Amino acid sequence: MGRSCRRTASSAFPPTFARICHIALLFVLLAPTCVIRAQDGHSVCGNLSASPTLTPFVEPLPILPTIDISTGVPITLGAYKISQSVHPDLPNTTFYGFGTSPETATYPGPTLEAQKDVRSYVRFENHITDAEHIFVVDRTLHHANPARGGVPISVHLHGADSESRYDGHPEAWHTAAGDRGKAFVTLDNEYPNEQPASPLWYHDHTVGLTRLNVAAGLVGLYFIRSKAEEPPFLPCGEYEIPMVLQDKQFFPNGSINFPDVGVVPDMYPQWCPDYTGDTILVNGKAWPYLDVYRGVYRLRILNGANSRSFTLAFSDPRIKFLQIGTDGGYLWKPVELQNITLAPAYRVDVLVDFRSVPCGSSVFLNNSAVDTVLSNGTTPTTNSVMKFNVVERPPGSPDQYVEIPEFFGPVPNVSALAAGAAYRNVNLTVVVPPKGNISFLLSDKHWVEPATETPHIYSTEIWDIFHLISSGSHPIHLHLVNFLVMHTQAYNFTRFNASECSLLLPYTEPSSCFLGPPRPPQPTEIGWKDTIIVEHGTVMRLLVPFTTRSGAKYSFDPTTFPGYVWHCHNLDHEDNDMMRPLLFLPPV
Ligand SMILES: *[C@@H]1O[C@H](CO)[C@@H](O)[C@H](O)[C@H]1NC(C)=O
Ligand SMILES: *[C@@H]1O[C@H](CO)[C@@H](O)[C@H](O)[C@H]1NC(C)=O
Ligand SMILES: *[C@@H]1O[C@H](CO)[C@@H](O)[C@H](O)[C@H]1NC(C)=O
Ligand SMILES: *[C@@H]1O[C@H](CO)[C@@H](O)[C@H](O)[C@H]1NC(C)=O
Ligand SMILES: *[C@@H]1O[C@H](CO)[C@@H](O)[C@H](O)[C@H]1NC(C)=O
Ligand SMILES: *[C@@H]1O[C@H](CO)[C@@H](O)[C@H](O)[C@H]1NC(C)=O
Ligand SMILES: *[C@@H]1O[C@H](CO)[C@@H](O)[C@H](O)[C@H]1NC(C)=O
Ligand SMILES: *[C@@H]1O[C@H](CO)[C@@H](O)[C@H](O)[C@H]1NC(C)=O
Ligand SMILES: *[C@@H]1O[C@H](CO)[C@@H](O)[C@H](O)[C@H]1NC(C)=O
Ligand SMILES: *[C@@H]1O[C@H](CO)[C@@H](O)[C@H](O)[C@H]1NC(C)=O
Ligand SMILES: *[C@@H]1O[C@H](CO)[C@@H](O)[C@H](O)[C@H]1NC(C)=O
Ligand SMILES: [Cu+2]
Repeated sequence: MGRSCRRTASSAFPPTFARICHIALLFVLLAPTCVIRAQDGHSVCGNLSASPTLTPFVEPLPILPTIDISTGVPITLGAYKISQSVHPDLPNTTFYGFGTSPETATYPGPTLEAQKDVRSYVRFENHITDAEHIFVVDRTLHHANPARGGVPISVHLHGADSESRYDGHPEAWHTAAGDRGKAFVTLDNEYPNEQPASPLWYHDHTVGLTRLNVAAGLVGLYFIRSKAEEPPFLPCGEYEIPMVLQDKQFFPNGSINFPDVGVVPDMYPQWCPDYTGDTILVNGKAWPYLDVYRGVYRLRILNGANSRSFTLAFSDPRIKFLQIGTDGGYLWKPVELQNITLAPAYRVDVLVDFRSVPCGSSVFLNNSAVDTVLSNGTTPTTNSVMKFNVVERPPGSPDQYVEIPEFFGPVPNVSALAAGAAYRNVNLTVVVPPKGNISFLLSDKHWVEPATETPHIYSTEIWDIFHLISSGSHPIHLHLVNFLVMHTQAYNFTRFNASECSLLLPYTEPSSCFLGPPRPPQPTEIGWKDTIIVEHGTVMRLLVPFTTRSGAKYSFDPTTFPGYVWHCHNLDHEDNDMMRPLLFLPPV
């Protein structure tokens, strides 16, 4: 219960001075400025200043506002600068949030409720009139740089099958003053919702600024629902709880303490790879609690963090997750899990049965994933996420009736879908001096280079994603389409790095780098996905049909301007420079 989240800089951040140099050496083999000191409590990348101590579980989980966008009536959502409380012990925080007016704008933004096969029309306006971003923009990255300054935004509906002019292309940014990026087409977006019932989310995607705008709050959920697809007696109404997870660092005055001194400041003054915060927010509150009845709940969880993965488990082992859905909609059958890992941008749809414990129980939702490389281990405060108090149902209130189907739909036939597919090898790489300043790249190419991933629309490809970096993992996201994991295969990085073996030979060959046969998808890799974590020392094989999931053609032309992208969804990587165009050629 009232566990203190107190943590001091010295205990939680051991020898960071050494670490900055260590990381820099790891990456660049040169010693950068190791004398950077936090000024005025400002966070230095790799030595973040601890947030004020906040007593966890003191405020209820906010239930996010919803907007029905299935009426055919266009809606307008503005991005605004807002003030919101994350915890009663902290002064209000300045966020950028979405809403239909400045008064109603929130972080996270309202949950948009769409119906399958019913078009929705959402206009995203930019009403952020700040001359400068609330965080410091790193001007050495390739970034949106409006002539009149301001805070550019470009809103992507993540997971949507939509025309690329409505896809929130990174160069389609626009400012409150009216400056526009070169890929800008329109503020008025049309989403056909012709895809399975699924949990999407909208978030900023501006080139070189995505990590800042998302950390500042420009995120919201978007559900496509379908009466035909949805089993009739799943938990609903107050038993369905959307949860947006993020992590942040705060100053004592409540402002977000986003690092503004980079890990290699002589190269990038501000850029900080693998940012993780010490304070976990769910729906905008630090470590909230939720009173639940002894019943079955449907939690619809989004990892909206910049870099942090979560491995969630309940403190009481009697309470498990029954996963029924993933990024792309329902699984074909539910999977029972004791823990569930969400990389950035992952969504899971899980049922949780609180009937397994007596009334009066308190159950914690905890996180055991280690922080990213730069954070060096786990920050103790981030082991907790929130608390559920199991309470009596009020007398006279109706009982819950729940039926959990054993099958949700047919299993995709991978071998049938893969028949005739073309193979494509792509690499996760890093560039270091003397070849260039540090950047995470895809197949050694920068964002601005001409497109190399240009499949024919309605073709199917098998992508082998070779993780060729010595450490870390990368959540890889493709726009427009969903894919299926075929397998992953571990290889020996040391031998590969020393050019002692080949990744193009099967593991049975002595000069193959592979350590064994491919491993079939793990429980959390099953299902249609749009984002998949690729671990270091592995090759991930995906089946990628460039078509709708029913196999039908899109109702729009996916080959038009400005096209799509694929990228790492670690937003710090995406901004420098782990993103590439995904352009479609006409069908063969
Ligand atoms: C980390 O930051 C703290 C205060 O913000 C500072 O006192 C300390 O010297 C820094 N450590 C290193 C190794 O730079
Ligand atoms: C990482 O943390 C461990 C344990 O806290 C410490 O021993 C180690 O020196 C740290 N590594 C770096 C590079 O700071
Ligand atoms: C602080 O935020 C809350 C919403 O969380 C809002 O109702 C209140 O008006 C804000 N206070 C100030 C001083 O802005
Ligand atoms: C909050 O505190 C930080 C650190 O002292 C300071 O840089 C920032 O300007 C303050 N923010 C506000 C809104 O006062
Ligand atoms: C590397 O960074 C420095 C400092 O930001 C910059 O002047 C230089 O142009 C960069 N080099 C490349 C190849 O981007
Ligand atoms: C998660 O659950 C799996 C399977 O039950 C188990 O093997 C694994 O150790 C668990 N991981 C964590 C971090 O609890
Ligand atoms: C889960 O978090 C709670 C609250 O922070 C803590 O008391 C408990 O020890 C944690 N349980 C596990 C298994 O880590
Ligand atoms: C999957 O497709 C293959 C090839 O088209 C076919 O031979 C096989 O019977 C199918 N499997 C199932 C379970 O339908
Ligand atoms: C990816 O890396 C492999 C192994 O080094 C190499 O053979 C291949 O050419 C690379 N592919 C691309 C697209 O860069
Ligand atoms: C990888 O190769 C290195 C160098 O040959 C060897 O020392 C190491 O044991 C290998 N690792 C595994 C997991 O086989
Ligand atoms: C990879 O090889 C280079 C030399 O080619 C070496 O400097 C570097 O330390 C190696 N990296 C790892 C992680 O083994
Ligand atoms: Cu990455």
